[in-house]
Amino acid sequence: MKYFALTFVFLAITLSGCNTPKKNNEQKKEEPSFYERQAVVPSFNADSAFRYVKAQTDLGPRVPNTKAHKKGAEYLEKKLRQFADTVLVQEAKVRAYNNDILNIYNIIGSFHPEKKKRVLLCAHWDSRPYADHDPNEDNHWEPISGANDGASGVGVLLEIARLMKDMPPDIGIDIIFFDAEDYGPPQSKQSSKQDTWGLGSQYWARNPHRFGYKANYGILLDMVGAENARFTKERFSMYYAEHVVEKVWTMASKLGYSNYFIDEEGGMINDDHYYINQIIGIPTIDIIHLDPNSSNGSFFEHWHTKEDTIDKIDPETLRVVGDVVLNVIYRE
Ligand code: AHN
Ligand code: ZN
Repeated sequence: MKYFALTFVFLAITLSGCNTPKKNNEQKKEEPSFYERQAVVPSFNADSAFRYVKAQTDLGPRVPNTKAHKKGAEYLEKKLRQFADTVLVQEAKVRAYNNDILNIYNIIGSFHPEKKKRVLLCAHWDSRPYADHDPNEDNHWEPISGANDGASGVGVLLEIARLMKDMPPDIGIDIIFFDAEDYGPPQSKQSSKQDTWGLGSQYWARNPHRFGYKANYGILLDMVGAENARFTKERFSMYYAEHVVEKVWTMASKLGYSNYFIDEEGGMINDDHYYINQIIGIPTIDIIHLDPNSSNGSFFEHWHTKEDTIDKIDPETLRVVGDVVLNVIYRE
């Protein structure tokens, strides 16, 4: 009798021990086959990506309601029409922190739009109207070129789009270039308004391009072109989509890029992925260059200055990020 009771207690402990904590762990970790899976992955052409970045900066700052912005939208639509199966330009008017009405364009290219299993890849394409972190105060109301802050992520995704046209992955992919990410209030104007950044992604998350749109997960690229960039694990990404962070950082480590994709937690950034997670509920991470030791205390050295220009873009960084994203999506 005693023996019986003991066995029961033992069983109960083993079962409870097995169940709760372990299951969570298993959900987070990819099965080993994900990384070892034989997959033909196209090889990312860094020079091509660099040209896509330069084509954007050559237009001038792509600040909403300017001519260069309109030209930027036309350029991105034209490129996606070359590569994607379907393209949609979502036009809207949104209200900025200063009550300006911005004419925005979210530009969306889909590959295999009929497939249920999908990954969302995104970046913002607009440029900030204010170089409000420039060391020279005279520049604080000048727009930035946004080579890294904006154009770099778009350049990487255009190159991925080009490769996917020739050799589509097994899953569906949506590429979204969000507008008006960077129209938040300048440093000198402390605004009490909430949610003044990421206006394009907020609009899309409330009005997705297809009714009931879902994706398994999302990856946002922001400032992915500086030399020796450091991508630490951004905290909203960890909160909403830890399994995606682990998948991407493990993939990067297997590819030998642990010097770029650093196994450390970084800051918490209110970027487009925040609204995708919060409003439409797609677990989305932000691959973003975080650097607490830079002069701005958060991001890459030339963030929101007149120095965020094409000469600071290192094709090798674009290649590392592109290679990681390609290896993830071609293994799904
Ligand atoms: C804020 O600092 C509120 N947002 C940063 C997100 C950002 C700005 N990404 C690029 N530029
Ligand atoms: Zn910015």
